Amino acid sequence: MPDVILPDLFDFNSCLTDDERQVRDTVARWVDDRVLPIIGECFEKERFPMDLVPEMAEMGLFGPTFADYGCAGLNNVCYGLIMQELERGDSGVRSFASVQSGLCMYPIHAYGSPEQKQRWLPEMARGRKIGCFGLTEPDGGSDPGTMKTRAVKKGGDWVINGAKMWITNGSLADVAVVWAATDDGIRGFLVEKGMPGYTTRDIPHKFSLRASITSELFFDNVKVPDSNRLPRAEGLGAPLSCLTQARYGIAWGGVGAAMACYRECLEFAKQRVLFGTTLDRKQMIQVRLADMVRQITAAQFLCLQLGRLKDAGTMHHSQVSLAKWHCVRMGLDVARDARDLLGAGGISIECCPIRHALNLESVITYEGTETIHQLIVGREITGHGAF
Ligand code: TGC
Ligand code: FAD
Repeated sequence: MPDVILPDLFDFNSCLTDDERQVRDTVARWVDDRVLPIIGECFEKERFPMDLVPEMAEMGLFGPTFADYGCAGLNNVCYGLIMQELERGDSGVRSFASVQSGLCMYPIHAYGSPEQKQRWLPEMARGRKIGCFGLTEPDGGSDPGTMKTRAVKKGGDWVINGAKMWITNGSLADVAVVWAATDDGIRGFLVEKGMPGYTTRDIPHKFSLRASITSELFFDNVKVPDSNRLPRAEGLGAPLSCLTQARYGIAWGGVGAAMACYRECLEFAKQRVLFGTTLDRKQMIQVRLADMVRQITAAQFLCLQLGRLKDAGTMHHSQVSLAKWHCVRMGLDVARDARDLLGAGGISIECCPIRHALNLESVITYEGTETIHQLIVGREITGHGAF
Protein backbone atom coordinates (compact mmCIF):
# COMPACT_ATOMS: atom_id res chain seq x y z
CA MET A 1 0.00 0.00 0.00
CA PRO A 2 1.16 3.61 -0.51
CA ASP A 3 1.09 3.88 3.28
CA VAL A 4 -0.81 2.12 5.99
CA ILE A 5 -4.49 3.07 6.01
CA LEU A 6 -5.70 0.56 8.56
CA PRO A 7 -3.69 -1.30 11.23
CA ASP A 8 -3.83 -4.84 9.88
CA LEU A 9 -4.55 -6.46 13.27
CA PHE A 10 -5.76 -9.74 11.77
CA ASP A 11 -3.23 -9.96 8.94
CA PHE A 12 -5.82 -9.47 6.21
CA ASN A 13 -2.94 -9.01 3.79
CA SER A 14 -1.85 -12.60 4.26
CA CYS A 15 -5.30 -13.76 3.08
CA LEU A 16 -4.75 -12.12 -0.31
CA THR A 17 -2.71 -13.43 -3.21
CA ASP A 18 0.14 -11.39 -4.68
CA ASP A 19 -2.10 -10.51 -7.64
CA GLU A 20 -4.90 -9.33 -5.37
CA ARG A 21 -2.52 -7.15 -3.35
CA GLN A 22 -1.05 -5.73 -6.51
CA VAL A 23 -4.44 -4.81 -7.98
CA ARG A 24 -5.50 -3.18 -4.71
CA ASP A 25 -2.27 -1.21 -4.34
CA THR A 26 -2.31 0.00 -7.95
CA VAL A 27 -5.85 1.35 -7.58
CA ALA A 28 -5.03 2.75 -4.12
CA ARG A 29 -2.12 4.76 -5.53
CA TRP A 30 -4.28 6.04 -8.36
CA VAL A 31 -7.02 7.11 -5.93
CA ASP A 32 -4.47 8.91 -3.77
CA ASP A 33 -2.89 10.67 -6.77
CA ARG A 34 -5.86 11.37 -9.01
CA VAL A 35 -9.10 11.26 -7.00
CA LEU A 36 -8.37 12.65 -3.54
CA PRO A 37 -6.86 15.96 -4.73
CA ILE A 38 -9.95 16.91 -6.76
CA ILE A 39 -12.92 15.13 -5.25
CA GLY A 40 -13.88 17.74 -2.65
CA GLU A 41 -14.22 20.35 -5.37
CA CYS A 42 -16.19 17.94 -7.60
CA PHE A 43 -18.57 17.27 -4.73
CA GLU A 44 -18.97 20.97 -4.02
CA LYS A 45 -19.59 21.84 -7.68
CA GLU A 46 -21.79 18.81 -8.43
CA ARG A 47 -19.40 17.60 -11.11
CA PHE A 48 -18.50 14.04 -12.06
CA PRO A 49 -14.77 13.94 -12.97
CA MET A 50 -15.24 12.62 -16.50
CA ASP A 51 -11.54 13.05 -17.31
CA LEU A 52 -10.79 10.13 -14.97
CA VAL A 53 -12.78 7.66 -17.09
CA PRO A 54 -10.01 6.92 -19.66
CA GLU A 55 -7.55 6.33 -16.80
CA MET A 56 -9.96 3.93 -15.10
CA ALA A 57 -10.38 2.11 -18.41
CA GLU A 58 -6.61 1.97 -18.88
CA MET A 59 -6.30 0.23 -15.48
CA GLY A 60 -8.93 -2.33 -16.55
CA LEU A 61 -11.52 -1.23 -13.99
CA PHE A 62 -14.55 -1.67 -16.28
CA GLY A 63 -15.92 -5.20 -16.46
CA PRO A 64 -12.75 -6.41 -14.71
CA THR A 65 -14.02 -9.94 -14.04
CA PHE A 66 -14.73 -10.77 -17.69
CA ALA A 67 -11.93 -12.59 -19.43
CA ASP A 68 -13.08 -11.66 -22.96
CA TYR A 69 -13.96 -8.53 -24.98
CA GLY A 70 -10.77 -6.76 -23.87
CA CYS A 71 -11.54 -7.06 -20.15
CA ALA A 72 -8.98 -7.83 -17.45
CA GLY A 73 -10.15 -11.32 -16.36
CA LEU A 74 -9.62 -10.68 -12.63
CA ASN A 75 -11.26 -12.65 -9.85
CA ASN A 76 -14.09 -11.31 -7.70
CA VAL A 77 -11.85 -10.56 -4.73
CA CYS A 78 -9.83 -8.25 -7.00
CA TYR A 79 -13.08 -6.68 -8.16
CA GLY A 80 -14.11 -6.10 -4.54
CA LEU A 81 -10.75 -4.58 -3.64
CA ILE A 82 -11.07 -2.23 -6.63
CA MET A 83 -14.48 -1.11 -5.36
CA GLN A 84 -13.10 -0.66 -1.84
CA GLU A 85 -10.35 1.62 -3.10
CA LEU A 86 -12.59 3.61 -5.45
CA GLU A 87 -15.04 4.28 -2.63
CA ARG A 88 -12.18 5.24 -0.32
CA GLY A 89 -11.95 8.07 -2.85
CA ASP A 90 -15.67 8.75 -3.26
CA SER A 91 -18.91 6.79 -3.56
CA GLY A 92 -19.62 8.65 -6.81
CA VAL A 93 -16.47 7.29 -8.46
CA ARG A 94 -17.29 3.79 -7.25
CA SER A 95 -20.89 4.24 -8.46
CA PHE A 96 -19.67 5.07 -11.94
CA ALA A 97 -17.61 1.87 -12.07
CA SER A 98 -20.37 -0.23 -10.46
CA VAL A 99 -22.96 0.88 -12.97
CA GLN A 100 -20.66 0.49 -15.95
CA SER A 101 -19.49 -2.98 -14.89
CA GLY A 102 -22.18 -4.62 -12.75
CA LEU A 103 -25.32 -3.05 -14.12
CA CYS A 104 -24.53 -2.57 -17.82
CA MET A 105 -21.67 -4.76 -19.00
CA TYR A 106 -22.92 -7.66 -16.85
CA PRO A 107 -26.45 -7.84 -18.36
CA ILE A 108 -25.06 -7.47 -21.88
CA HIS A 109 -22.52 -10.21 -21.16
CA ALA A 110 -25.01 -12.51 -19.40
CA TYR A 111 -28.16 -11.91 -21.45
CA GLY A 112 -27.06 -10.26 -24.71
CA SER A 113 -26.77 -11.61 -28.25
CA PRO A 114 -23.28 -12.16 -29.76
CA GLU A 115 -23.80 -8.99 -31.85
CA GLN A 116 -24.77 -6.90 -28.80
CA LYS A 117 -21.73 -8.15 -26.89
CA GLN A 118 -19.37 -7.44 -29.77
CA ARG A 119 -20.80 -4.01 -30.33
CA TRP A 120 -20.87 -2.74 -26.74
CA LEU A 121 -18.49 -4.63 -24.45
CA PRO A 122 -15.08 -3.75 -25.93
CA GLU A 123 -16.06 -0.07 -26.18
CA MET A 124 -17.43 -0.07 -22.63
CA ALA A 125 -14.28 -1.75 -21.32
CA ARG A 126 -12.27 1.07 -22.94
CA GLY A 127 -14.57 3.67 -21.38
CA ARG A 128 -15.51 4.97 -24.84
CA LYS A 129 -19.15 4.06 -24.35
CA ILE A 130 -20.95 4.71 -21.08
CA GLY A 131 -23.94 2.79 -19.77
CA CYS A 132 -26.76 3.35 -17.30
CA PHE A 133 -29.35 1.00 -15.76
CA GLY A 134 -33.01 1.95 -15.64
CA LEU A 135 -35.06 -0.06 -13.16
CA THR A 136 -36.42 2.38 -10.53
CA GLU A 137 -39.52 4.37 -11.42
CA PRO A 138 -40.98 7.59 -10.01
CA ASP A 139 -43.73 5.68 -8.17
CA GLY A 140 -41.33 3.50 -6.20
CA GLY A 141 -38.14 1.52 -6.50
CA SER A 142 -38.35 -1.20 -3.87
CA ASP A 143 -40.95 -3.25 -5.74
CA PRO A 144 -39.71 -3.30 -9.34
CA GLY A 145 -41.99 -6.23 -10.18
CA THR A 146 -44.85 -3.71 -10.40
CA MET A 147 -43.07 -1.39 -12.87
CA LYS A 148 -45.26 0.71 -15.16
CA THR A 149 -42.84 1.23 -18.05
CA ARG A 150 -44.22 -0.89 -20.89
CA ALA A 151 -42.80 -2.29 -24.09
CA VAL A 152 -45.27 -3.39 -26.77
CA LYS A 153 -44.23 -5.43 -29.80
CA LYS A 154 -45.14 -3.78 -33.13
CA GLY A 155 -43.89 -5.80 -36.11
CA GLY A 156 -40.11 -6.14 -35.77
CA ASP A 157 -39.85 -3.34 -33.19
CA TRP A 158 -40.80 -2.63 -29.60
CA VAL A 159 -42.46 0.62 -28.57
CA ILE A 160 -41.50 1.75 -25.07
CA ASN A 161 -43.46 4.21 -22.93
CA GLY A 162 -42.78 5.22 -19.34
CA ALA A 163 -40.17 6.82 -17.11
CA LYS A 164 -37.27 5.83 -14.88
CA MET A 165 -36.00 7.90 -11.98
CA TRP A 166 -32.80 8.29 -9.95
CA ILE A 167 -30.63 6.80 -12.67
CA THR A 168 -26.86 7.04 -12.15
CA ASN A 169 -25.03 8.25 -15.29
CA GLY A 170 -28.41 8.69 -17.05
CA SER A 171 -27.57 11.71 -19.18
CA LEU A 172 -23.95 10.60 -19.71
CA ALA A 173 -24.92 7.22 -21.06
CA ASP A 174 -24.61 6.14 -24.67
CA VAL A 175 -26.74 3.10 -23.86
CA ALA A 176 -29.40 2.57 -21.21
CA VAL A 177 -30.23 -0.95 -20.07
CA VAL A 178 -33.96 -0.43 -19.59
CA TRP A 179 -36.32 -2.89 -17.92
CA ALA A 180 -39.92 -2.82 -19.10
CA ALA A 181 -43.08 -4.90 -18.64
CA THR A 182 -44.30 -6.77 -21.73
CA ASP A 183 -47.21 -9.16 -22.31
CA ASP A 184 -44.74 -11.97 -21.54
CA GLY A 185 -43.27 -10.45 -18.37
CA ILE A 186 -40.29 -8.18 -17.70
CA ARG A 187 -37.71 -7.82 -20.48
CA GLY A 188 -34.49 -5.82 -20.92
CA PHE A 189 -33.80 -3.40 -23.79
CA LEU A 190 -30.75 -1.48 -24.95
CA VAL A 191 -32.04 2.04 -25.54
CA GLU A 192 -29.50 4.18 -27.33
CA LYS A 193 -28.81 7.87 -26.86
CA GLY A 194 -30.51 9.81 -29.66
CA MET A 195 -33.33 7.33 -30.31
CA PRO A 196 -36.43 9.47 -31.06
CA GLY A 197 -38.65 9.88 -28.00
CA TYR A 198 -35.88 9.03 -25.51
CA THR A 199 -34.85 11.98 -23.31
CA THR A 200 -33.09 12.50 -20.01
CA ARG A 201 -33.09 15.20 -17.35
CA ASP A 202 -30.55 15.51 -14.56
CA ILE A 203 -31.78 15.67 -10.96
CA PRO A 204 -30.33 18.81 -9.36
CA HIS A 205 -29.87 19.95 -5.74
CA LYS A 206 -28.76 16.59 -4.32
CA PHE A 207 -27.05 16.78 -0.92
CA SER A 208 -25.56 13.34 -1.52
CA LEU A 209 -23.46 11.78 -4.30
CA ARG A 210 -22.84 15.24 -5.68
CA ALA A 211 -19.81 14.02 -7.67
CA SER A 212 -22.11 11.68 -9.59
CA ILE A 213 -24.73 12.39 -12.25
CA THR A 214 -28.25 11.18 -11.40
CA SER A 215 -30.99 11.53 -14.00
CA GLU A 216 -34.56 10.82 -14.98
CA LEU A 217 -35.17 8.88 -18.20
CA PHE A 218 -38.31 9.44 -20.29
CA PHE A 219 -39.65 7.12 -22.99
CA ASP A 220 -42.30 8.58 -25.28
CA ASN A 221 -43.15 5.99 -27.93
CA VAL A 222 -39.48 5.04 -28.29
CA LYS A 223 -39.13 2.55 -31.13
CA VAL A 224 -36.47 -0.04 -30.33
CA PRO A 225 -35.60 -2.82 -32.80
CA ASP A 226 -35.98 -6.38 -31.54
CA SER A 227 -32.22 -6.74 -32.06
CA ASN A 228 -31.83 -4.34 -29.08
CA ARG A 229 -33.78 -6.61 -26.73
CA LEU A 230 -31.58 -8.71 -24.45
CA PRO A 231 -32.64 -12.12 -25.81
CA ARG A 232 -31.83 -14.18 -22.73
CA ALA A 233 -33.30 -11.84 -20.09
CA GLU A 234 -36.69 -13.21 -19.05
CA GLY A 235 -38.53 -12.08 -15.92
CA LEU A 236 -37.62 -10.07 -12.82
CA GLY A 237 -34.77 -12.44 -11.99
CA ALA A 238 -32.68 -10.90 -14.80
CA PRO A 239 -32.50 -7.33 -13.43
CA LEU A 240 -32.23 -8.70 -9.88
CA SER A 241 -29.20 -10.77 -10.92
CA CYS A 242 -27.52 -7.55 -12.08
CA LEU A 243 -28.23 -6.01 -8.68
CA THR A 244 -26.42 -8.94 -7.08
CA GLN A 245 -23.25 -7.96 -8.98
CA ALA A 246 -23.44 -4.30 -8.01
CA ARG A 247 -24.47 -4.96 -4.39
CA TYR A 248 -21.43 -7.21 -4.00
CA GLY A 249 -19.13 -4.33 -4.97
CA ILE A 250 -21.04 -1.85 -2.80
CA ALA A 251 -20.39 -4.00 0.29
CA TRP A 252 -16.64 -3.66 -0.32
CA GLY A 253 -17.14 0.03 -1.05
CA GLY A 254 -18.57 0.62 2.43
CA VAL A 255 -15.28 -0.69 3.84
CA GLY A 256 -13.32 1.78 1.72
CA ALA A 257 -15.38 4.80 2.77
CA ALA A 258 -14.99 3.84 6.44
CA MET A 259 -11.22 3.40 6.02
CA ALA A 260 -10.89 6.94 4.67
CA CYS A 261 -12.87 8.35 7.61
CA TYR A 262 -10.90 6.39 10.21
CA ARG A 263 -7.62 7.49 8.70
CA GLU A 264 -8.53 11.16 8.85
CA CYS A 265 -9.61 10.83 12.49
CA LEU A 266 -6.37 9.13 13.50
CA GLU A 267 -4.25 11.86 11.93
CA PHE A 268 -6.38 14.54 13.57
CA ALA A 269 -6.24 12.87 16.98
CA LYS A 270 -2.45 12.62 16.81
CA GLN A 271 -1.97 16.34 16.33
CA ARG A 272 -4.91 18.00 18.11
CA VAL A 273 -3.85 19.20 21.58
CA LEU A 274 -6.64 19.68 24.13
CA PHE A 275 -6.50 19.69 27.93
CA GLY A 276 -2.71 19.55 27.80
CA THR A 277 -2.16 16.58 25.50
CA THR A 278 -2.98 15.19 22.07
CA LEU A 279 -6.41 13.66 21.60
CA ASP A 280 -5.01 10.22 20.78
CA ARG A 281 -4.04 9.89 24.47
CA LYS A 282 -7.64 10.35 25.64
CA GLN A 283 -9.54 7.22 26.61
CA MET A 284 -12.77 8.15 24.85
CA ILE A 285 -10.96 9.00 21.61
CA GLN A 286 -9.10 5.68 21.73
CA VAL A 287 -12.38 3.85 22.29
CA ARG A 288 -13.87 5.55 19.25
CA LEU A 289 -10.84 4.85 17.04
CA ALA A 290 -10.70 1.25 18.26
CA ASP A 291 -14.39 0.86 17.54
CA MET A 292 -13.87 2.07 13.97
CA VAL A 293 -11.06 -0.45 13.50
CA ARG A 294 -13.23 -3.20 15.01
CA GLN A 295 -16.08 -2.49 12.65
CA ILE A 296 -13.93 -2.08 9.55
CA THR A 297 -11.88 -5.22 10.25
CA ALA A 298 -14.97 -7.38 10.71
CA ALA A 299 -16.58 -6.01 7.54
CA GLN A 300 -13.38 -6.58 5.57
CA PHE A 301 -13.35 -10.29 6.42
CA LEU A 302 -17.06 -10.61 5.66
CA CYS A 303 -16.38 -9.17 2.20
CA LEU A 304 -13.38 -11.39 1.66
CA GLN A 305 -15.34 -14.55 2.45
CA LEU A 306 -18.17 -13.33 0.22
CA GLY A 307 -15.65 -12.84 -2.58
CA ARG A 308 -14.20 -16.31 -2.09
CA LEU A 309 -17.74 -17.78 -2.27
CA LYS A 310 -18.43 -15.75 -5.42
CA ASP A 311 -15.21 -17.00 -7.00
CA ALA A 312 -16.16 -20.56 -6.05
CA GLY A 313 -19.57 -20.07 -7.68
CA THR A 314 -21.48 -20.81 -4.46
CA MET A 315 -22.48 -17.31 -3.36
CA HIS A 316 -26.22 -16.79 -2.73
CA HIS A 317 -27.86 -13.41 -3.25
CA SER A 318 -29.14 -13.33 0.35
CA GLN A 319 -25.48 -13.37 1.49
CA VAL A 320 -24.89 -10.34 -0.70
CA SER A 321 -27.87 -8.64 0.93
CA LEU A 322 -26.48 -9.27 4.40
CA ALA A 323 -23.08 -7.92 3.35
CA LYS A 324 -24.50 -4.82 1.61
CA TRP A 325 -26.65 -4.06 4.65
CA HIS A 326 -23.83 -4.67 7.14
CA CYS A 327 -21.03 -2.85 5.34
CA VAL A 328 -23.00 0.23 4.27
CA ARG A 329 -24.52 0.59 7.75
CA MET A 330 -21.01 0.20 9.17
CA GLY A 331 -19.60 2.81 6.77
CA LEU A 332 -22.36 5.27 7.59
CA ASP A 333 -21.95 4.80 11.36
CA VAL A 334 -18.18 5.26 11.09
CA ALA A 335 -18.52 8.32 8.85
CA ARG A 336 -21.03 10.01 11.16
CA ASP A 337 -18.86 9.36 14.24
CA ALA A 338 -15.76 10.52 12.37
CA ARG A 339 -17.52 13.74 11.43
CA ASP A 340 -18.18 14.40 15.11
CA LEU A 341 -14.70 13.42 16.23
CA LEU A 342 -13.24 16.11 13.96
CA GLY A 343 -15.20 18.82 15.77
CA ALA A 344 -16.36 21.87 13.85
CA GLY A 345 -13.79 21.24 11.12
CA GLY A 346 -15.67 18.03 10.43
CA ILE A 347 -18.45 19.90 8.69
CA SER A 348 -16.02 21.33 6.12
CA ILE A 349 -15.54 19.86 2.65
CA GLU A 350 -11.81 19.90 3.55
CA CYS A 351 -12.53 16.81 5.69
CA CYS A 352 -13.72 13.62 4.03
CA PRO A 353 -16.16 12.16 6.65
CA ILE A 354 -18.99 14.62 5.99
CA ARG A 355 -18.75 13.88 2.25
CA HIS A 356 -18.67 10.12 2.86
CA ALA A 357 -21.56 10.32 5.36
CA LEU A 358 -23.68 12.31 2.91
CA ASN A 359 -22.81 9.92 0.07
CA LEU A 360 -23.60 6.86 2.15
CA GLU A 361 -27.10 8.25 2.76
CA SER A 362 -27.69 7.39 -0.91
CA VAL A 363 -25.74 4.16 -0.83
CA ILE A 364 -27.85 2.85 2.05
CA THR A 365 -30.95 3.54 -0.09
CA TYR A 366 -29.92 2.51 -3.57
CA GLU A 367 -29.41 -1.06 -4.74
CA GLY A 368 -32.11 -2.03 -2.25
CA THR A 369 -32.79 -0.03 0.91
CA GLU A 370 -31.48 -1.29 4.22
CA THR A 371 -35.02 -2.46 5.06
CA ILE A 372 -35.29 -4.45 1.83
CA HIS A 373 -32.00 -6.24 2.60
CA GLN A 374 -33.13 -6.97 6.15
CA LEU A 375 -36.32 -8.47 4.71
CA ILE A 376 -34.36 -10.53 2.15
CA VAL A 377 -32.27 -11.99 4.99
CA GLY A 378 -35.45 -12.42 7.07
CA ARG A 379 -37.05 -14.39 4.24
CA GLU A 380 -33.94 -16.55 3.92
CA ILE A 381 -33.88 -17.53 7.61
CA THR A 382 -37.63 -17.92 8.18
CA GLY A 383 -38.85 -18.99 4.76
CA HIS A 384 -41.52 -16.26 4.84
CA GLY A 385 -41.46 -13.24 2.52
CA ALA A 386 -42.58 -10.21 4.59
CA PHE A 387 -42.13 -7.46 2.01
P1 TGC B 1 -38.68 -12.51 -5.98
O1 TGC B 1 -39.82 -13.46 -6.07
O2 TGC B 1 -37.89 -12.45 -4.74
O3 TGC B 1 -37.66 -12.74 -7.18
C1 TGC B 1 -38.07 -12.92 -8.52
C2 TGC B 1 -37.08 -13.90 -9.17
O4 TGC B 1 -35.76 -13.35 -9.09
C3 TGC B 1 -34.90 -14.21 -8.30
N1 TGC B 1 -34.07 -13.31 -7.47
C4 TGC B 1 -32.80 -13.03 -7.71
N2 TGC B 1 -31.94 -13.49 -8.63
C5 TGC B 1 -30.68 -13.02 -8.60
N3 TGC B 1 -30.25 -12.10 -7.74
C6 TGC B 1 -31.09 -11.61 -6.81
N4 TGC B 1 -30.66 -10.68 -5.96
C7 TGC B 1 -32.42 -12.07 -6.76
N5 TGC B 1 -33.49 -11.80 -5.98
C8 TGC B 1 -34.49 -12.57 -6.42
C9 TGC B 1 -35.83 -15.06 -7.49
O5 TGC B 1 -35.23 -16.28 -7.15
C10 TGC B 1 -37.00 -15.23 -8.44
O6 TGC B 1 -36.63 -16.20 -9.41
P2 TGC B 1 -37.73 -17.24 -9.98
O7 TGC B 1 -36.94 -18.07 -10.95
O8 TGC B 1 -38.23 -17.95 -8.80
O9 TGC B 1 -38.77 -16.37 -10.63
O10 TGC B 1 -39.24 -11.05 -6.35
P3 TGC B 1 -40.07 -10.05 -5.49
O11 TGC B 1 -40.98 -9.32 -6.44
O12 TGC B 1 -40.65 -10.74 -4.28
O13 TGC B 1 -38.98 -8.95 -5.05
C11 TGC B 1 -38.13 -9.20 -4.06
C12 TGC B 1 -37.28 -7.96 -3.71
C13 TGC B 1 -38.07 -6.97 -2.87
C14 TGC B 1 -36.15 -8.52 -2.90
C15 TGC B 1 -36.76 -7.25 -4.97
O14 TGC B 1 -37.79 -6.65 -5.67
C16 TGC B 1 -35.71 -6.21 -4.65
O15 TGC B 1 -34.53 -6.55 -4.53
N6 TGC B 1 -36.09 -4.90 -4.54
C17 TGC B 1 -35.14 -3.81 -4.40
C18 TGC B 1 -34.96 -3.12 -5.72
C19 TGC B 1 -33.58 -2.55 -5.90
O16 TGC B 1 -32.63 -2.92 -5.26
N7 TGC B 1 -33.44 -1.65 -6.86
C20 TGC B 1 -32.16 -1.13 -7.21
C21 TGC B 1 -32.21 -0.35 -8.50
S1 TGC B 1 -30.64 -0.15 -9.29
C22 TGC B 1 -29.80 0.91 -8.32
O17 TGC B 1 -30.20 1.32 -7.27
C23 TGC B 1 -28.50 1.33 -8.86
S2 TGC B 1 -27.58 2.40 -7.86
C24 TGC B 1 -26.12 2.20 -8.67
C25 TGC B 1 -25.00 3.04 -8.26
O18 TGC B 1 -25.03 4.25 -8.52
O19 TGC B 1 -24.00 2.45 -7.75
P1 FAD C 1 -39.45 3.33 -1.97
O1 FAD C 1 -39.37 2.02 -2.65
O2 FAD C 1 -40.61 4.21 -2.25
O3 FAD C 1 -39.33 3.11 -0.40
C1 FAD C 1 -39.68 4.14 0.55
C2 FAD C 1 -39.41 3.61 1.97
O4 FAD C 1 -40.24 2.48 2.23
C3 FAD C 1 -37.97 3.14 2.19
O5 FAD C 1 -37.55 3.53 3.48
C4 FAD C 1 -38.07 1.62 2.11
O6 FAD C 1 -37.07 0.96 2.85
C5 FAD C 1 -39.45 1.41 2.73
N1 FAD C 1 -40.05 0.14 2.29
C6 FAD C 1 -40.21 -0.29 1.03
N2 FAD C 1 -40.82 -1.50 1.02
C7 FAD C 1 -41.05 -1.82 2.32
C8 FAD C 1 -41.64 -2.94 2.98
N3 FAD C 1 -42.10 -3.97 2.28
N4 FAD C 1 -41.71 -2.93 4.32
C9 FAD C 1 -41.22 -1.89 5.03
N5 FAD C 1 -40.65 -0.80 4.48
C10 FAD C 1 -40.56 -0.77 3.14
N6 FAD C 1 -32.15 3.06 -9.53
C11 FAD C 1 -31.90 2.50 -10.75
O7 FAD C 1 -32.71 1.76 -11.28
N7 FAD C 1 -30.73 2.77 -11.39
C12 FAD C 1 -29.78 3.59 -10.87
O8 FAD C 1 -28.72 3.80 -11.49
C13 FAD C 1 -30.04 4.21 -9.62
N8 FAD C 1 -29.15 5.10 -9.10
C14 FAD C 1 -29.48 5.79 -7.96
C15 FAD C 1 -28.65 6.83 -7.51
C16 FAD C 1 -29.00 7.55 -6.38
C17 FAD C 1 -28.13 8.69 -5.95
C18 FAD C 1 -30.16 7.21 -5.64
C19 FAD C 1 -30.50 7.96 -4.38
C20 FAD C 1 -30.98 6.20 -6.07
C21 FAD C 1 -30.67 5.49 -7.24
N9 FAD C 1 -31.52 4.51 -7.76
C22 FAD C 1 -31.26 3.92 -8.96
C23 FAD C 1 -32.80 4.28 -7.12
C24 FAD C 1 -32.77 3.35 -5.91
O9 FAD C 1 -32.53 2.04 -6.29
C25 FAD C 1 -34.10 3.49 -5.18
O10 FAD C 1 -34.09 4.77 -4.60
C26 FAD C 1 -34.30 2.43 -4.13
O11 FAD C 1 -34.46 1.16 -4.73
C27 FAD C 1 -35.55 2.72 -3.27
O12 FAD C 1 -36.64 3.08 -4.03
P2 FAD C 1 -37.46 4.44 -3.68
O13 FAD C 1 -36.49 5.52 -3.52
O14 FAD C 1 -38.50 4.60 -4.69
O15 FAD C 1 -38.10 4.17 -2.25
